[in-house]
Amino acid sequence: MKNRIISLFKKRIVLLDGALGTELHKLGMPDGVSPELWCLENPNVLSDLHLKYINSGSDIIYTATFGANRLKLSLFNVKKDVSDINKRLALIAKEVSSGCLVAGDIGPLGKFIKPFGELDFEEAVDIFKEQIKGLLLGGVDLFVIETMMDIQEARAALLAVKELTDKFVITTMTFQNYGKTISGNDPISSLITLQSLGADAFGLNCSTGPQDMVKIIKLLKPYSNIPLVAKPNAGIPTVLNNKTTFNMSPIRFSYFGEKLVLAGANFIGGCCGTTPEHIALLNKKIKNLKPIQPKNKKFSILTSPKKFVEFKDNFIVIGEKINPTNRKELQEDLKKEKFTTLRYLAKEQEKHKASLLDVNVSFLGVKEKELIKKAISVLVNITELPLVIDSSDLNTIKEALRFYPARALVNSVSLNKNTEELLSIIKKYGAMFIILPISKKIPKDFKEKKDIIKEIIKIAKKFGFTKEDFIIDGLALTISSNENSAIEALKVIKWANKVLKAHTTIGLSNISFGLPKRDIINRVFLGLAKKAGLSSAICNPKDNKPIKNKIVEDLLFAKKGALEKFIKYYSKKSTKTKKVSVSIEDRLFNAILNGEKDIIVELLDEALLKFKAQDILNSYLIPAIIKVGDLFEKKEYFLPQLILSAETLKKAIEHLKPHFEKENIDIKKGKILLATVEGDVHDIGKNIVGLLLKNYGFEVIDLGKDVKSKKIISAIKKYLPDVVGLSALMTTTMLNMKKVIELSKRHKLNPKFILGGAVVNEPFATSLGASYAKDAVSAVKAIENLVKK
Ligand code: B1M
Repeated sequence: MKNRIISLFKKRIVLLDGALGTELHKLGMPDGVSPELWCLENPNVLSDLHLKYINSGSDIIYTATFGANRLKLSLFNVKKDVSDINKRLALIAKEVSSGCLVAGDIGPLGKFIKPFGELDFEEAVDIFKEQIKGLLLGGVDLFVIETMMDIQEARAALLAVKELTDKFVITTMTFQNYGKTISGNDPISSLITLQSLGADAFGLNCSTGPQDMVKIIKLLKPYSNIPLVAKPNAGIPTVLNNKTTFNMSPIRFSYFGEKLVLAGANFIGGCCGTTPEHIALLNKKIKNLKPIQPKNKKFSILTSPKKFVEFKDNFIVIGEKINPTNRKELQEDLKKEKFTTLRYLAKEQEKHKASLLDVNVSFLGVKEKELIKKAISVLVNITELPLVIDSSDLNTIKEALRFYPARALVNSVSLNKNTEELLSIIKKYGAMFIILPISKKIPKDFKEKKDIIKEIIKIAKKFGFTKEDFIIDGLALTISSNENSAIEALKVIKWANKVLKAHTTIGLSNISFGLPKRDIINRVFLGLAKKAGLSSAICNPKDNKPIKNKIVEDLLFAKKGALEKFIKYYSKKSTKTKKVSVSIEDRLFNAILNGEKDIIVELLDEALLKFKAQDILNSYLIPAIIKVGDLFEKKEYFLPQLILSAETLKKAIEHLKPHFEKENIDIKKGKILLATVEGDVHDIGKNIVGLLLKNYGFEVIDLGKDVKSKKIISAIKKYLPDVVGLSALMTTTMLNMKKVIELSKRHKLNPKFILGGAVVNEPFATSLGASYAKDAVSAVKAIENLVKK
């Protein structure tokens, strides 16, 4: 079957189907139901729709299983039979398919996965597997993972498919009009990550209309060695009478369909708002177009969730500093699972233009396998640089590669009894690797290193690796123990570059170990290695500018008497490094900005010695979260960072709570009902208002966030509060404040209302006959006045 699909896209453009969801609504499916359960109750409606797409020319139809996973179905009280639901929905498609291929459709779980959210990665893989098993029982011919907004979720679903079957699998993601997913994943990094992990086709679906997709398909084409997929909506969605509508006509849709094919799409269909008519016209338009075949080109590209780095003609600096060897502060932190130093080292190296970050967390007494995953979680949220997994433990590398939400570089593969197993793990997760010429013993010269490298390459070829998948390390050993070290390392670099035409690297600072003026030796050696064709170095990014120096060059080329001359010249001169101290105020601000949940409590305790809880909140924590909002608006921050900062702020407020209580007096002054209105989950501000009110002696009934208007009305009837306080943070949800006030009038309830939240202002509140407070302190004052009236 896989071959049938491959020969199909080699001959012509493969036509997918159009929307199921929006069409099912037109055919009578009500709002608020589970589409999957509704389809099982109305199988003929679904069969007819599948048939319409087949008659419109679709080569592949999707099963109606987009939300048929344990998490989404549990919202409709389905606790078991998830596999069976998938099987039955697949069978409905199979029964009408007659020659057309059926793709088992897998949609997102609706939760962010670690390291960006709370859902455990393995749990996500397990949830997808449950769905996939049902689809396999229903006889699907291939799989499609679609509408992914987070690369880690796409990876979890893809791994789940690949661990159960070798059927063809398409993965498509949803990019916004600014060219990234809402998690900030960019298209090229996403393609490289998933193509390396074994996706058979990659592309885009949903979100914007087809015109925006043309740009992204063009961007992706030079980097894809698998077919590209485009399944756009029928135009950009607009909201009309509270309903989302898609207005692009079938003719205009097919016009863009042609543009997508000319840009390089090999599979094409329609997402939300498209109909069998859209697909039929698209079919006519593209039927005779010749597909642009994916190139069989190999790349040496590494990725993070937000960025890719290509080994080409540029020199790549791999920051070496996240390594506990000889770094006491980092060791102390890691032992306590604190990541302050790690974060600092990452940021510092990024600032000094490192392209990749080497990550080594191994030292005596730590559980490396668990620790590296925690370090990865911190790093991917704080830096955009792709990571290099540096460990000599096979299981640590395995865990790290499975969890890292992108394409990593493994440092390193040497020749020993584990070489085959390690290479098979690297292959499974689609990573690149550094070949380090070491076997049971350390090679003494170029010839011995060359033999080891050749042997490792021979094994790697058995797994299908090519020279673009690895980087050769010249192995720099310290010249203080072997004076020919530099010469022998330079020979390896020259040979790997000229003869193997492979990329190269070097652990730069090893060369100078045990000598004074290490930065000078490193930089002179770097200059020589670059001349020999070096493409990257694992080094201190501050040392990455080569320099010339005759005394050091003589030393590196093992000239007679050079070491003595060098020691004599340099050992007299030494410099002292200055430690920069950062104020507690700045550290607090940065902790919210960077989402440093692990250290916030410690920082607060330090700050509380100096400031009152209220001042800490108002002067450092709130300004920091406002800054987060600004960065989010400017698209410098994405949703995962927003969530991390919000969680850190929540933890901070929890910790400050008892201190607020000490700072105020407690007498009951009145009963206040609080809620964040329907559709809005922002509750940090409302919680602060509630906290302060309690401290000032009010009884507070907090209904929570995203509270339905009807529930607020019932609570007003039940508790008869003196004042009702509503909070909203979005322009869309502030309209629900109006709804609550109008509904309370209809119910003949006339409580005093006070409104607040970043988007609300005084004229808006006054227009609804309510009071307004701009912050928590003024809310308390205003409420005191309202109660007195
Ligand atoms: Co979101 N978010 N967020 N967010 N978020 C905003 C509000 C936004 C302005 C960011 C931006 O784009 N710059 C933007 C709204 C744009 C708009 O409509 N104009 C936005 C968006 C778009 C979104 C999502 C849609 C993102 C997405 O998914 N694509 C999504 C929406 C989810 C939903 O609600 N349906 C979303 C999600 C989230 C998180 C869950 C990640 C998180 C909230 C976590 C939580 O609250 N539990 C979050 C956060 C943290 C923010 C920002 C960065 C900070 C909000 C905050 O906590 N501020 C925010 C940017 C910003 O506001 N500058 C943003 C600190 C808090 C102390 O201030 O809440 O204003 P505030 O409360 C103040 C006063 O306003 C007042 O007193 C408080 C203390 O001084 N006050 C009252 C508040 N309520 C009051 C009630 C009163 C009186 C005074 O009387 C009853």
